[in-house]
Amino acid sequence: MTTGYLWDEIFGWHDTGSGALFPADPTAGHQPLGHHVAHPDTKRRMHELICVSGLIDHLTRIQPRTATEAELTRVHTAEHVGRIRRDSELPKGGDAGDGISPFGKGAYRIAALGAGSAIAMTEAVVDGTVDNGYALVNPAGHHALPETGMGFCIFNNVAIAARHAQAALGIERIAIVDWDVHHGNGAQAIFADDPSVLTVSLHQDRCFPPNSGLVTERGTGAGHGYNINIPMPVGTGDGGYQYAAETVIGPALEAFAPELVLVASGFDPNAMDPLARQLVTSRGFISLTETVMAAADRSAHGRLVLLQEGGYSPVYVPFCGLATIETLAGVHVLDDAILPVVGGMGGHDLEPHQKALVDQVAELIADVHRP
Ligand code: 3YP
Ligand code: ZN
Repeated sequence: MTTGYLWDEIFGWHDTGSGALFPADPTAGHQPLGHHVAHPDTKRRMHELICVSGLIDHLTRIQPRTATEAELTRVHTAEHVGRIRRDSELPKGGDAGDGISPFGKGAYRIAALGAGSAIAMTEAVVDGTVDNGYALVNPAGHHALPETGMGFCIFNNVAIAARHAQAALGIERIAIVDWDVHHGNGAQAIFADDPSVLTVSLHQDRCFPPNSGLVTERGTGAGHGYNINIPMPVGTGDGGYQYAAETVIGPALEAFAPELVLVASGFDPNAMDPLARQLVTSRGFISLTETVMAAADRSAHGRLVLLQEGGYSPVYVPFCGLATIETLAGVHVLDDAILPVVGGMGGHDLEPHQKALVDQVAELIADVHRP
């Protein structure tokens, strides 16, 4: 198995500002903090663990590239792309669109490199340079909508990669699986009426965006049935995640038979994350990865691309990422050193209310067909 890997040092220079979660504002009581919750050091630490552990020696480096405006505007409006480009030339940068997603000077170049890197990894997997791949891009993308960024996201990397695969790589049916703990509202909206892209989001029930990602959001028009939300109850651990993977993600992809599987891979369901309340360990991310690998093997010649989204524990995200990429590559180089702390916590077994939610969602798979 050859696994592609992509990181660029400039992703670690994405400036999320001096606020802690919201931009610093003494009037409102928002104190500045050394590290914004989405400071890129968490992802830089994941990259460094991949290097120091020796996993990097089992991976094939794929070169990043900058997405063109034409590639960005397959998903985004020219107005959004132009505004980000102009505001990122301002001395203090700007905001992706919702007022809580600040970016520093030069962010356009970084975000366009992230979107282009999602394309580059997708090309490498589709043309057979590698069997599967992980692009550790920053900033994240899965909340971004055609006309605006939001939730720390500027451009919707996974949607841009999907549109590129369809427009330029001869791929028709694509499954996008989003296991970031927050709802993948961007891809849901962008592909809502498109039955050629199955979107499946596994997230914490009504975490972010507010009241988004309900079971009843199923796509529109010709795309009805081709969006599946799995809003897991707060407190779900490895057992609940594994059950959701086996009961919904695997069977939904089997019914759809995608030619390419893209994953919006957030590590914020992890048990130590400050922005959610789930209990997932490296074991849960391994079972998610195994599920999408098996699905890609069944219908897509194994073609599987994982793109980094959120994940905010500088302590634990590196180990979750390491285990995920080890699984992609079929090697094991280093044990999860935090598993003795988080693996034995109560709550990892599948709970009845978690099973009930997953079983309810599983009924929706009956409406998924190979279009
Ligand atoms: C944005 C503001 C509060 C929650 C936060 C979510 C960012 C994220 O990781 N999205 O996937
Ligand atoms: Zn997230």
